[in-house]
Amino acid sequence: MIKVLTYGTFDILHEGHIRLLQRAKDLGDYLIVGISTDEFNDIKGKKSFYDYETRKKMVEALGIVDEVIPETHWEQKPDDIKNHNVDILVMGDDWASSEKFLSLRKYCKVLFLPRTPEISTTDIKEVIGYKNDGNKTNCSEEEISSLTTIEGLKNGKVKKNKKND
Ligand code: C2G
Repeated sequence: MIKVLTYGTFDILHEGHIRLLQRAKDLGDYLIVGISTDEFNDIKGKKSFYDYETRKKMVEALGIVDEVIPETHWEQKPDDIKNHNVDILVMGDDWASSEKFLSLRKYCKVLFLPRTPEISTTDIKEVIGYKNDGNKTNCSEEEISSLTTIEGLKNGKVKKNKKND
């Protein structure tokens, strides 16, 4: 069994994330995803729209991810590779020059896949007026709460954005 590992925040899941995860899964038989915890995101200087548990649920719901582990610090990767008998670590190529990943080549194969152009969580947050410092602007509290729970998303309580009507 070929085990593949990747890491990310996977906030406001979009096509770029899903294409990365699909290609990672296609490289092996078992896909492990290390999702950044909210506390680790603070260290990364990222404020996610969805909390860790919601981001984990969304990634697991894709049906191509076999296991999710929390990513709590940069230095956990060698242990993750050893403890989970990982064969291939995969990341988008925006990480291709990062020593954080190049240094892992001594533990397993490390592959960088082309990033999906023109889509990012940052751009989506801009459209919905969510600032990276966690200040939500042009969405009402009710709209935010209906966006930030699986139930709210299911009930479709989110009013269409006037600009996009
Ligand atoms: N990605 C992609 N195409 C996009 C956006 C993201 O291929 N348009 C890939 C990224 O390259 C990354 C993965 O999707 O491999 C997850 O992206 P993020 O959630 O933005 O992850 P990041 O915040 O970069 O965290 O220890 C590593 C970090 O946890 C990575």
